[in-house]
Amino acid sequence: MEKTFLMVKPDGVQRNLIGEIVGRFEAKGFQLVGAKLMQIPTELAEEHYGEHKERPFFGELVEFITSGPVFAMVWEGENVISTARLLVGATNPKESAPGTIRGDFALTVGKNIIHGSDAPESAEREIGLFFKQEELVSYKKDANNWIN
Ligand code: 3AN
Repeated sequence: MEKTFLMVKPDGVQRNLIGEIVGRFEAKGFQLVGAKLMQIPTELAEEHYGEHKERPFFGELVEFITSGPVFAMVWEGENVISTARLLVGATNPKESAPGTIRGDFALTVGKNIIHGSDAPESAEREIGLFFKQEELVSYKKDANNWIN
């Protein structure tokens, strides 16, 4: 089953949005298979955002993502990579639609609440950067099991 890496950024944690964000992916039907609250070391931030190394905002980006705790998650489900991006909304909150996480909660491109992998290769890379294999779980959810 497809997996993606999602992360509530320091602004989302500060604004008490972890529960709201987890709830949206749960309600959609995706399954949480790994999660941790952590403070990202600078080296990990630089590696995670490696593709933006030459961009003028790189320093600011690394400084922001390491400025406070983040909530890192791995979610699983059918087409979860692209569908999670739809739920997250456009990078620039000026363009993200109401109903998306960024559309509902963010105002600026730097502080845009949440990160989501944009393709299968980046999902695999980012999951590997943030989680050890043994930190991910595999389980089946069957609502009927709980009411039998
Ligand atoms: P996304 O997070 O939507 O995949 P990317 O990968 O293009 O967007 O950018 C990574 C992060 O870099 C964004 N989440 C945003 O916080 C930051 N960023 C992108 N463009 C800018 C910019 N022009 N100024 C400041 N930060 C930016």
